[in-house]
Amino acid sequence: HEQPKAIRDTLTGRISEDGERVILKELNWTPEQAGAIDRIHIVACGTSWHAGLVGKTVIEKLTRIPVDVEIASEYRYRDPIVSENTLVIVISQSGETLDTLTALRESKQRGVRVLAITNVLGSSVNREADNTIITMAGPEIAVASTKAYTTQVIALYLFACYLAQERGSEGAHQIPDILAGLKGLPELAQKVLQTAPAIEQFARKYADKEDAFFIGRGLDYAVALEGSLKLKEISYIHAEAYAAGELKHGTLALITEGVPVIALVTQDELYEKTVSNIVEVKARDAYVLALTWQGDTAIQKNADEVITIPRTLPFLAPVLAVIPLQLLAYYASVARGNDVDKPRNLAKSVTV
Ligand code: F1P
Repeated sequence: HEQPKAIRDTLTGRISEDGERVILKELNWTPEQAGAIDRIHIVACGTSWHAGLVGKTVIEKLTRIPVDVEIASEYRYRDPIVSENTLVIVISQSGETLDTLTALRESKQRGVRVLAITNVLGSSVNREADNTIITMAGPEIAVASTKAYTTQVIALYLFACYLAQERGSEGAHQIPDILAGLKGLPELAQKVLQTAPAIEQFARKYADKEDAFFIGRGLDYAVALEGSLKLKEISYIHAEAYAAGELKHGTLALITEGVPVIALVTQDELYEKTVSNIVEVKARDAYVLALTWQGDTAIQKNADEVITIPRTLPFLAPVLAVIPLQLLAYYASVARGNDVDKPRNLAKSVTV
């Protein structure tokens, strides 16, 4: 519920008065420094890794720099191909996650520039990185990341716009529209929170299920991964996220009568494709909750239940679409009698 403010605070001061420039004072790179980057590795764990997946799409679209998103606990045990023109971006809510911190330290030893995106000023990640974008989410009271995710994603949009602007990338012409969209997000996030009662109803109905599936394409797939992690983390329901087009490669076998499938349909150019996947799971009698834009009445004939988010650019949808999924995990957890704030086997920062 603090997300509208957290998003606003993360944006504040970073978009210029005329609304057309990103001022990332914490970077203050010369255009040459921004121009020299030819490869980006985003390295993180858990929810922060999911934010990185959104970042990949966003940075590649605006700058055309190739981006790999790596799980820190894997990255630190392999020999990544890097050069002096590689930028490593580590993302960590706490700034203390050991795998992420180790990936940072090893990157520095390799002579690679490291940019941190973290919520905690003075954290190890903040102190040891070359540059830091602080997310302004404020402390996460619960263990599972929520507003940390949305503000990490906001930081990545800002960074992508900044990089495209400084490099004069072809994608830079989209920046004014994106910045206008970003400015509107706090208000829209507030509206999304009003979906809570409908989501609570759905969660209560399905809280005794042992499995759930999340499907989506493109950015919706990245958000589906985060939705399934949230559900696992705090409700302990077994949840899987699939790139919707991947269902036909075997997973469809798991879709049986009454299994809840949460289908994200916010990427307009992929709409028909995802709807065809909804039809496939419906044909196997899954119970489908569709997450789509307000005004999408067509979806009703394919889905059992519909949750809508107010219109923004599909490119910015992850910030809004994740909120109903966080609420779903919350209400499912409450319905199952769990302690939402202290999920089993999950530490605030994983330092081992
Ligand atoms: C990473 C993370 C969180 C998760 C939990 C355990 O932490 O996996 O995503 O919600 O808090 O740690 P961080 O590096 O982002 O602090």
